[in-house]
Amino acid sequence: MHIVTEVLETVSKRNPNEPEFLQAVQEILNSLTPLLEQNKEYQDKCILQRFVEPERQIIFRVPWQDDRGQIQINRGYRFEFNSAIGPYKGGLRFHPSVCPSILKFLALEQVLKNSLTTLPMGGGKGGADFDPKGKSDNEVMRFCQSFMTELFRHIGPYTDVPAGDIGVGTREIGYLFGQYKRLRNEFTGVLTGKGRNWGGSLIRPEATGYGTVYFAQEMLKTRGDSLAGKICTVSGSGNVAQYTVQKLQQLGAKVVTLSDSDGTIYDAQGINAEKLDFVMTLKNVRRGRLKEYTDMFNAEYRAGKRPWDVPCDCAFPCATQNEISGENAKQLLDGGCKLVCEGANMPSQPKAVELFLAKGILFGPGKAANAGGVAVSGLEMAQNAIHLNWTREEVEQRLHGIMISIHRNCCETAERYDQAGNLVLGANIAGFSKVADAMLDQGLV
Ligand code: NDP
Ligand code: 2IT
Repeated sequence: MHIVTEVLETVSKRNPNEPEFLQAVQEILNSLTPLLEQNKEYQDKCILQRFVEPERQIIFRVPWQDDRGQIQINRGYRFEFNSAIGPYKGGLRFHPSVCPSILKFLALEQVLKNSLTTLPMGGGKGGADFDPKGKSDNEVMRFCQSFMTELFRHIGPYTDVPAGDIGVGTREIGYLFGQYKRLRNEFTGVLTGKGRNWGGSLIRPEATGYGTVYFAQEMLKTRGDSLAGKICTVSGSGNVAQYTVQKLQQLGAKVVTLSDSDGTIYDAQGINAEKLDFVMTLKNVRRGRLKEYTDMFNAEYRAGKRPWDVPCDCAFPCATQNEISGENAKQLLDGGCKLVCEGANMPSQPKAVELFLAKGILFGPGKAANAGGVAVSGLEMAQNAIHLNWTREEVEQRLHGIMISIHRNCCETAERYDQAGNLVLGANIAGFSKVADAMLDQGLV
């Protein structure tokens, strides 16, 4: 039996009822086939079999009291997936849908993404099935403190360095950091995405969105094109979506949609800087729903809908996994879309990816396109380690350089395997080779 088929079978037997994890494993392994055929040592040393099994899985109870004094119980997780090239690194997600399948797919993607950044970071992911929506600041603080009271014994600046993801932003990182510091009596760079007055890096909040747009810019350059004047659809309205919109504005594109889990706003006039300011206050300070946008500005509200039937030149999915179905991909192509650049992790379903590649449009897979966030997290770790802060300009310049080099690496790798333009294959092979070679060097661990 072919090694890829064999490993896929073992993974599905060993991880039943984990559709998202299997989806990610399948996509990655399919890309790796040509590499594995050439490299006998990976097979002899069972690199692939080891690669798909997390190094450590931590699951714990998170008890806390809500504002009415009621006791609540959530489940907390940290999947420490691979530490071949650096300490485990990756975000924490707080969302009711959080479960092992979702965190394991995210952690596995993170391993390859972190490898692509050029910085020394392994991969991990964690979080809880806690829903921050509708909770008071005090409830979120008590939850974060309880969560860290268990997590602190598993992490450290040279062991595992968590950060934000869906439902975890500067507020949550603050509460988590405060509790870690209290328990350890140590001020270290154990988390990234910290506030700028207490060890955070400038540009970290912007990094994922800005990086995604820089990646799109590089893809367009290969066709002699640019973002100026392009009609863009963006999904989500959280951290990644907001700074994707901001950078697109700066580069002269016109963004016409945003969304949240209730629906989509379509603003044919374009979301300008003033309108984005409103969205940022609405989502980050008042923590309201996007529908309010239509009370302030002239825009259409599409309840329960995603943005993909809106005609566009470029699409930026920045909300969550599997938000573009095969059907949505057809709608995008019919509407004239020529570029899809993933700010979110695995937002395109396999059928959608297949269609984008078959039609030859520019497609930037999340593990490459959204790597700017974790890249600047890596820069935050570097600044913490030397006890210095770099300027905005310096960090943004490094981020831009990293995104250019990730794009180049993915393109060159795809060409080397006779798949020019297939950045899915390029990202998977380039990300994997570095981790696999490090695993070979370090022996059977
Ligand atoms: P936020 O929590 O800031 O925002 C998430 C946004 O997506 C919200 O608008 C939310 O709407 C929407 N959303 C979340 N879940 C769903 C769902 N099931 N269906 C529809 N909409 C949903 O998260 P981020 O912006 O940080 O993360 C967005 C994506 O980017 C995720 O895939 C994340 O893994 C990825 N990412 C994040 C990075 C980072 O640095 N933060 C780095 C790289 C990737 P609502 O408010 O209604 O829940
Ligand atoms: O998916 C991701 O890359 C993140 N959520 C950011 C991880 C990080 O450690 O900054």
